[in-house]
Amino acid sequence: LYSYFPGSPSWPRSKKSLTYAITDTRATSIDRATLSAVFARAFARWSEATTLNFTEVSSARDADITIGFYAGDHGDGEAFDGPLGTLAHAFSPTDGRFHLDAAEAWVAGGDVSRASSDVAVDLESVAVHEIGHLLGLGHSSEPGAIMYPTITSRTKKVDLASDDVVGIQSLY
Ligand code: TQI
Ligand code: CA
Ligand code: ZN
Ligand code: ZN
Repeated sequence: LYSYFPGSPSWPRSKKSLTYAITDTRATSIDRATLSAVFARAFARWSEATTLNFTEVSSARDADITIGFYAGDHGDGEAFDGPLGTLAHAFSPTDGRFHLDAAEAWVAGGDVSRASSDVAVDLESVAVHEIGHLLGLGHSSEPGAIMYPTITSRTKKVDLASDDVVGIQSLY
């Protein structure tokens, strides 16, 4: 079963178009075009299940959601911890911040099951999960759900389960 954050915060129901910006990539070696493509695919999973739509914008000032890569302590009290452990975090609506640990062996677009690193993590899978948080979903008790709080390294999991769909559709 899906869950929401305490008080069930959401983006305003009247606001169907949300914008996002990939603002801070200094700490990662993944190129911008690859990042744009991966995040666009991750947002599309949620727009396909709802009446929401998502557009990438270039300026953080115009963005509802900001995405950045950071190493270690990056000023929000939730320091990253090197490979594995915490991979990323996102805040509940309508904060919009989505941070990724720059120290992960991110696989962006390739086949994570064939990655040479045994700590490789699929970026798109983590992005789909974190976007669920950005939109207001908490964790699910359903092992097949995107919002289930476990991910296996070197595994791709990007398809929303019916539990994720019912959860997001009841919020928007
Ligand atoms: N990051 C945690 C997560 O996104 C951070 C977190 C813990 C959190 N509790 C939360 C965020 C409650 C919002 C609300 O769950 S993580 C997974 C999963 C992480 C974990 O780096 O541990 C994924 C990131 F689900 F597999 F455990 C992505 Cl997919
Ligand atoms: Ca980490
Ligand atoms: Zn952070
Ligand atoms: Zn989570």
